[in-house]
Amino acid sequence: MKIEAFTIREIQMPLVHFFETSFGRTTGRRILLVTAHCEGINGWAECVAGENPFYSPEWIETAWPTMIEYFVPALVGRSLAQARESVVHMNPVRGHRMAKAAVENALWDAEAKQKQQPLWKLLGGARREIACGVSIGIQDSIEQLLDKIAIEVAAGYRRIKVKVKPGWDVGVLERIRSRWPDILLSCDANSAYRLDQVEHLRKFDQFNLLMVEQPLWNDDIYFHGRLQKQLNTKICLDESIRNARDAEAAVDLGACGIINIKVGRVGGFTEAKSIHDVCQSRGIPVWCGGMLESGVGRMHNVALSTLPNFRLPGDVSASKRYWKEDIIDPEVEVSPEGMITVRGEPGTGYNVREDLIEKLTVRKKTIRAAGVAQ
Ligand code: OSB
Ligand code: MG
Repeated sequence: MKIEAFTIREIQMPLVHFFETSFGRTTGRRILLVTAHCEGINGWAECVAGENPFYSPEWIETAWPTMIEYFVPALVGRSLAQARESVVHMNPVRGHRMAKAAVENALWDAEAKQKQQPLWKLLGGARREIACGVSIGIQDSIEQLLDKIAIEVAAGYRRIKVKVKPGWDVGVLERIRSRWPDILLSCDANSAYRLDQVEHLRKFDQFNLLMVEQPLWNDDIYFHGRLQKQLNTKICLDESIRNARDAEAAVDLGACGIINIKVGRVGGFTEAKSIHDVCQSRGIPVWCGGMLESGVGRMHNVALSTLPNFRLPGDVSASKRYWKEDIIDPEVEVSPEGMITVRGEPGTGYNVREDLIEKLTVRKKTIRAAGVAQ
């Protein structure tokens, strides 16, 4: 597979409904897409970096130059037998995992198409249906949140996750549980609490939550271990797990009982698979997180979710929850039982709508290997 060129672009898409976490509200996305041009095949991927450096230090304005100045030059013109070989060429750059992941994953997409194999199979997937949950942001009122949960429960989603922060937590969880005593429920704090709030966090134990996601600092593992000893509810780590070593350390320290894998956060499919394998060998279930992806990132999350240790419903939900019109065909759809059927065609089984993407593009740069004609 010769990498002849990469195209990096930004598209802009308004969200159907705003999404609010403890670190802020998003009303529309600015999304970077990567296309790897390999001997007549185009591999696509999405960079999940945000519009601001709030979820992680990375954001679109660090990802853009890092891809163009480092990752693309390290790879363009090379011939690789497998996408995972790209990792070693990007290794000299520290961090910038979301940018790395976008470049690596575009090559996985190309490899699957070139080998005429479904991407999920190439990744080592073992199931044809994945269980879906939803992540519901902080709303303007509790009533608005309850209305949203009612819609998602009726749609069949198998796990409801709500965002929490100080002042929007215990009272909210109480209202949800009194209306739905039995649903699979979890919450995500995106690092909104500190260790001296342990007495407050212990109140979450009364709600029979599947997990509490990332209660403490985004870069911490050790103090989550201290907190976990004082909570009955399992902690799930998101932000603080950057790689398989972090996952192993977290498990050794008893810092979590569950791990959320986001392929962008951890630097690509190769590292995501390693984390999956570490967790599987240690008896820690994982699930696939989401970053308000367009269809391109979403179709990759669907493929990743087929690996055997993705044992809990993920944040991978239907395109229509986010977009009036998604950039893939068909869109990602969820059955009334809360499942996505994984497609059997080569690649992801979803077609990228290049015409629509062109219309949504606000900037674009193609970098060709030396000697490759325009
Ligand atoms: O912490 O999981 C998170 C969205 C943006 C940044 C961080 C997170 C999220 C979500 C959304 O929870 C999940 C989704 O894509 O629906
Ligand atoms: Mg999270």
